[in-house]
Amino acid sequence: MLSTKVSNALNTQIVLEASSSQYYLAMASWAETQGLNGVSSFLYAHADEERMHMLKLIKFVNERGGHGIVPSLKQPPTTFKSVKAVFEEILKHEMKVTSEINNLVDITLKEKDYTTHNFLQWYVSEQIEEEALARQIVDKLKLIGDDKGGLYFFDRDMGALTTAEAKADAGEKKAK
Ligand code: OFO
Repeated sequence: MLSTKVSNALNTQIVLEASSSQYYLAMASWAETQGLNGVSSFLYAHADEERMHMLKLIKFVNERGGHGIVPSLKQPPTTFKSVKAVFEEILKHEMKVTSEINNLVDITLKEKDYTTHNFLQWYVSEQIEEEALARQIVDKLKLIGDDKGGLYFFDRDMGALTTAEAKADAGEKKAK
């Protein structure tokens, strides 16, 4: 059974994961309107992943006798300055998520809730990967600068990366 403190903290994390999903979805839609199909498919997939992070939390809270609350969300921005600005925002956002996950881990230790502590380790590793990927992408975009041809190839690579990840995920699911 979850303590009220842990249950509230997990519900706060549910809000953050849901708003991340919504935020990345807004970025995906904007990128699609800019003709950046590779970037937008990457962002659509990223939005889905965040929704999965939210669902995982809701189910965990419910399994442990709490109630996972589906939150209402603020309207995310509709336009973005550039692709680089989008990925810089993602990196900043993911760093915030990491620090919130770390706070959550801290709460579970203080509450001696080792089951939730164990459950959260998946999020700890996921954040390492997500931050590293966002940082790599921002670095690439810095190299590209204002070069339109560079952006074209970047978009193509992002599309290829998304397809490769989707195939790997499908393979993993089949193997289970
Ligand atoms: Fe990218 O954040 Fe979820 O956990």
